[in-house]
Amino acid sequence: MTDRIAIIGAGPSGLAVLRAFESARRKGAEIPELVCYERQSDYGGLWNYTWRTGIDQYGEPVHGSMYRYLWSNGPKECLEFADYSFEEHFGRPIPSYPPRAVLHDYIKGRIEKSGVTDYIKLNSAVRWVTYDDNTGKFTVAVKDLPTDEVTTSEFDYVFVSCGHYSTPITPEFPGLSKFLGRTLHSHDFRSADEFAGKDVLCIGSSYSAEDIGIQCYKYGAKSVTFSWRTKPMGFKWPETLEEVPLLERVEGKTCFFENGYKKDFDAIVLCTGYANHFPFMEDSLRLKSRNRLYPPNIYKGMFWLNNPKVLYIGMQDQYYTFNMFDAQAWYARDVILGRIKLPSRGEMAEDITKWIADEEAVQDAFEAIDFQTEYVRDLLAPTDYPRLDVDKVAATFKEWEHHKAENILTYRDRSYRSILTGTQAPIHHTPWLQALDDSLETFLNQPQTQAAAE
Ligand code: FAD
Ligand code: NA7
Repeated sequence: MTDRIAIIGAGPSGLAVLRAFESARRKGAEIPELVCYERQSDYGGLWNYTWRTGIDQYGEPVHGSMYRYLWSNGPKECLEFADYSFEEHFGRPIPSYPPRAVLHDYIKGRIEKSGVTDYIKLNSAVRWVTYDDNTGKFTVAVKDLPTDEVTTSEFDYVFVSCGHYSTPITPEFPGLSKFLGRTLHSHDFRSADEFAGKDVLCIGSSYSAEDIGIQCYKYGAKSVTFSWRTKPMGFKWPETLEEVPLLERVEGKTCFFENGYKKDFDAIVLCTGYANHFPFMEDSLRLKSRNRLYPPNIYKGMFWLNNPKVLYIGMQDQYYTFNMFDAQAWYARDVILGRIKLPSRGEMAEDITKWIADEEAVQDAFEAIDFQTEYVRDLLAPTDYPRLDVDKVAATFKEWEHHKAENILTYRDRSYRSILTGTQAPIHHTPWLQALDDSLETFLNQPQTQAAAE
């Protein structure tokens, strides 16, 4: 009997798994039966924008954490699929920092081209996954949202590719519940226009704080204050942006900070990150981790140590994204197809310990990039994923870090060379700070200037 595989989520990670198996099938391999369950009404994961926040029309928690006007926060050259270049998709080179809709189009283009959409069951929320030691099979309960019916099926493997940036971490601060302004988490942030003319406080000092803060600046906020817990971001901010230590308490509209500073605000955005949340996995199969480069108990960052027939994809803190998910998917596929043999449990545990020790020695963003580069390199080595020069990806990430440090408001105006095609990206027709319309049409349909000579 053919093995059956359940894939939970059709975001970039789940789609990578479908693509990996389909690619083997097209080369003549016999592949297991694949069923990919996706709770949303379309595939694409977080890149599938929704205006909704809170609970959706079926009573499900809204997955989306992306906002209008979101542009890629890293160069597209670092995430390009090695089997599907941007040039192939768009028919010409495009600038290095596309808005969300453009990346969504790219993700969908590869999937439509590779013909794997038939494996996806949309509007299907996975409710509960259990494993039976006697049969060696998983039972997966799934709710068809429009018909409100739950069915169960048996599977030999389960891929958990449901993302981990959707369940907000929401710290409490004294007086916050009586704040005389709007309080929200970055998960529910949608449109920066709402904050024009306002004094905004962003709590946190990572990607969400940085990007939501400069979004608000771009769309006319009066001021943006960032409040850090461990260390400030340290960018050279324009005059109306500043960083202060952690919020201590709130009285009315006034926020008091640990260094004695105080200021009135109209809105507080908790950019305090996301919790790993896999409520549909039975306790013995559930990954528990903070957002980190090497979550515990998953061999090769994927195989659940106590039952390697459960595979987690895309659960790392992410520099690499789409092509890392591909690297994971190709490796996982080859294990399932018997092309790569997993070592003993003891050896897997030892390997995890080694990677975690290396991760804990990481001191800064540059070392974090090197760490994740080694992780991706390790996965790619034994597979037939098209050649991806990860050293060049790492060098591009480091250039990106320098460009951000030089100017956080203009780094998106830079251009990089495609690692796949060698083409230098053209400079976008409008500097990011002035590009208020982020539609795909506007981004693509105006002449680009020539690539930067650098
Ligand atoms: P997701 O994209 O989250 O997709 C998971 C899918 O699983 C979703 O479609 C969801 O509906 C589905 N799902 C969840 N639970 C269930 C269930 N129980 N049953 C069925 N389906 C389920 N990366 C970049 O490369 N560049 C960027 O600029 C960038 N910006 C980002 C901005 C924000 C605000 C956030 C939050 C992330 C950003 N990322 C960015 C990182 C992002 O995590 C990845 O690009 C990518 O979307 C991760 O893919 P994924 O498939 O692992 O998860
Ligand atoms: P991250 O990168 O996990 O960062 C979370 C931030 O929130 C980080 O600065 C934390 O500070 C801060 N944090 C967490 N808890 C608290 C409390 N209790 N008080 C103050 N500050 C806190 O999440 P992001 O949302 O920024 O990024 C996740 C993804 O979304 C990423 O891939 C982006 O591309 C978009 P710490 O440094 O731990 O002190």
